[in-house]
Parts: sequence; structure tokens; C-alpha cells
Amino acid sequence: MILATQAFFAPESGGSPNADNIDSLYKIVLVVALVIFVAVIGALAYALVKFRARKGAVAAQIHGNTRLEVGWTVAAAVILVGLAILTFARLDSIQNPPNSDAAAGNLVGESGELYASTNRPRPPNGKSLNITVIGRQYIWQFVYPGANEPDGLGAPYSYEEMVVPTHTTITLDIVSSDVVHSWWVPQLGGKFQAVPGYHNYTWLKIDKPGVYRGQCALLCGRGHARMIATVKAVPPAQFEAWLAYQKKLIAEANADAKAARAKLNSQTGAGQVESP
Ligand SMILES: [Cu+2]
Repeated sequence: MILATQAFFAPESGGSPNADNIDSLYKIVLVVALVIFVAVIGALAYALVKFRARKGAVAAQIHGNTRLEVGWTVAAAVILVGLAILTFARLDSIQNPPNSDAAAGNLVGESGELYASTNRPRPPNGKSLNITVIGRQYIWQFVYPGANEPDGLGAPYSYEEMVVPTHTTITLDIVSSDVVHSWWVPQLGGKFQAVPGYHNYTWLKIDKPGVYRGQCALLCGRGHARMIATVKAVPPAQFEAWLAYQKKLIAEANADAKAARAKLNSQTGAGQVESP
């Protein structure tokens, strides 16, 4: 019951520290707001009952109460400033990733060596596993480190399901190849838009192996509802094996396509397929 109520009133969390910090910040604001709500509604209900219209009773005529008015203005301002300070104090742990744990794998490298950027969050030691998240109508593509060429060619990729190693700081570079999409796996942190021609950055760090689900959070066309996102966290060794296998599959598929192309190009006459 408590869990169900909590899930209804508070953001999802439990996957990554940034999501946990958003969740706890939300709950602090919620508790403060609840206390004020109960006090105000309680006072209102008390006044309604106590001073309700009665036969023969004459209402007292009150013209303001300076002490009370100054009191609730100052109290509200103090609460507001308090919450603002708390929010800014917590913002750092939401925006900026921590270092990977000692249990992280070998694939952790310098994060974001390709482009210098001021708004890309980095762990204190600058090392993370950087994954490019590409939104396109209507599927998410994930490009992992491990390119054969410096220009990124030959990098392993996957669609729909992002596989990540546990205990590792993952930085995400979110882009779009067509229209604006929105990357959001609630248990793993905040929502980030994938905007064509623009890079958005966030991060995640998962300690528990498991599957975390999300969905494109911005109406991006008629296939939007199918644009689901899954993040699967596995132990680092398993991730490295998966990545190597994925790379092998892609290399094999490319070799097959190359052979098929060569065969088509060598054909003449009616059998040759011309490009339209
Ligand atoms: Cu979308």
C-alpha cells in the first residue's frame, strides 16, 4: 500500500543515483507542501465549523492583523529560500556523474574525446563509457565505443535495447537524425530531448543488473507509441562479451552485404539491378 502510494506520488527511481536524487528532492518538497496543505485546510475547516452562521450571532468585524500578515509572508519566503538552497545543493549530484566503481570493466575511457563541450557532464576523473543515443522515427539506436576508425566507422551498435555494464558511469550523448524525440527511462534519471543538429548530455550508473524500461516521451509522429527504450544492465565481463559478439555480427553482415553488392555489380544484362 505504501509502495503503491509512493509510486503514485513520487518519481520512479532505484536505477541510477541521479534518479534517486531527483526522487528524494521531490519527496522533501512534497512533505513540506503536505504540512502546509494540512495546516491551511485544517485552519479553514476549523474556522468554517467554529464560526458558522448561527441564529442571532453577530460576526466580529476584524480589519487586518499586521503581525499575522507579516508572519505568513516571512514564513513563506523562508520556506521558498530554504527549498531553493536545498535544490541547488542537490543539483550537482543530479547533473554530474560520479566515478565508476572499482568493479567497472576495461572499456571505460576518456569521456567525449571527439568534441570539446562545456555542458557535457563528466565524472571527476573524466572517465566514462560514452554511448551515443540516436533518436529516429521510430526507434532508438545506441552506438557504443569500439570503432575501427577514428571517424567512428565500425562502432558496434544496437537498436531498441541499450546494454550497459553495471558499476560503470555511462555518459549519454543524445542526438536525433530526423525530428525531436525525448529520451526518458524514469528509473535512470531525468528526461532529455533528442534534437536534430544538437547534442544533449546525461548519464547513468546502475549497480543492480536488470532491465529498465522507458519510452520516447515526445510525440514524434504516428509511430511514436512503438518507440520504446530498454536499458539492460549486465555485469562488466558479460557486457564486454556481448559487445564483441555484436561487433562480430555487424562485421559479418557488412561482409555479406559487400559480397552481394559485388555480385550485383558484376552482373550484366537483365539480371543487373540498377539503382533507381
Ligand atoms: Cu520519438
